[in-house]
Amino acid sequence: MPAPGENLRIDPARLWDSLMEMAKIGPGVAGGCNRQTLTDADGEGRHLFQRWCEGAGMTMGVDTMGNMFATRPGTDPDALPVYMGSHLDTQPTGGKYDGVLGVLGALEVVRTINDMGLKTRHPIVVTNWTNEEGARFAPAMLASGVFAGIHTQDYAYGRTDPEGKRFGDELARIGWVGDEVVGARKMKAMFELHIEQGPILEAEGRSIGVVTHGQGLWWLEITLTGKDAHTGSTPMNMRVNAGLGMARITERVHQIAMSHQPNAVGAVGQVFVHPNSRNVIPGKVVFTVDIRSPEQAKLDAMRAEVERAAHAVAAELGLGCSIEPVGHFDPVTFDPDLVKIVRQSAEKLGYSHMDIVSGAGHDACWINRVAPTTMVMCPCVDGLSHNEAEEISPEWAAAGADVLLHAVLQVAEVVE
Ligand code: HGY
Ligand code: MN
Ligand code: MN
Repeated sequence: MPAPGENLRIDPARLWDSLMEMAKIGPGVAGGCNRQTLTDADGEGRHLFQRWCEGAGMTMGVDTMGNMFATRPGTDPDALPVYMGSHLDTQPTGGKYDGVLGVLGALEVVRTINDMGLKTRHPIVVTNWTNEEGARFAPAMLASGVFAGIHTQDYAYGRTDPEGKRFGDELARIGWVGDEVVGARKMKAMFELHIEQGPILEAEGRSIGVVTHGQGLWWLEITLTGKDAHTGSTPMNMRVNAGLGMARITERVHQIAMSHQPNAVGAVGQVFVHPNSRNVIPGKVVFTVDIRSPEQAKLDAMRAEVERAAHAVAAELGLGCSIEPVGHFDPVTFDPDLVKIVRQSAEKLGYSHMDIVSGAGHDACWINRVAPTTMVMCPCVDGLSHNEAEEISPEWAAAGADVLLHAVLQVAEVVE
């Protein structure tokens, strides 16, 4: 089956307009987005996405985790569908493109196939995965994780946000509990278009990242318990300061990551200090360590070293210390045949490209467990992401969607 000609391209203006339109829902305060999962803004964005999909002739299915699947029929209804998608939820100070480019780029691919009047043997499905970010409800990639059988739905429904609200209750509140059994859908392949969220592609002057692997991750939630006391009248030798413990462990996390260079990262992003009063020594601190590496041995070693360091610091300061893993996936190898198709598509279209390992986690990392999966990446300005100033160029967005278009058409098999 000949692949479509390199002259077949998406409509860059239509894609960009869709991105800008979606960015108006759950706007941030500095030009980005705050469309956190299962908020009213998330619900509004879902409705807009559904309207657009139905406007492109697709039918929408939703599973009990709120994952959305818009289907464009193929000529062979028994053929396994080709999936493509990402996530519409954002960080609290997120950008306009993280996840959203993958969902709306996939919609643009279908709109282009419609314009061309092309038929494919396999159905094509555009997907929005619920709660990829894990910002409001840990862990990240929660719903694709349930879909892939990594988490149970009960576990997911029971996850709570910082205000104690349950995932299952919030999903019901915004009206997005679907009727499909999670994970029942079978896929021929899944592609995820995503911004790199790092500096490599831009620095190397490449338009396309051919993603061969994804680095692995641990999120370790550490709870230190000391004793609330007066910051003024309590002698230094009588303090049991959980805040000091958190500060020392944060520094150790950085040192551990630096000791495993290259290909290792570590930081503390989320901290809850109790009682969080200016003149009270913190009696309790709950914070999450995020460590990652593409190398399994480094990832495992870093986890062990962080846990050892945390207990040692706690012992020095007389603190209680408990550690709960709240997120984890091992390094990922994407499907080599699909990776090759992405590389060939970029070459056919004349886009500069390079193989790359994803620094960030993505829904594709879990779907890779249950179906042949890979990713297409485009650069982002200064490699910045998870920041409202996240930016890409319309040309980069179009290049990524063009490569997605050709890769998906090849796997979905254009019918003459
Ligand atoms: O944490 C991640 O890598 C992704 O942005 N959820
Ligand atoms: Mn993302
Ligand atoms: Mn993200």
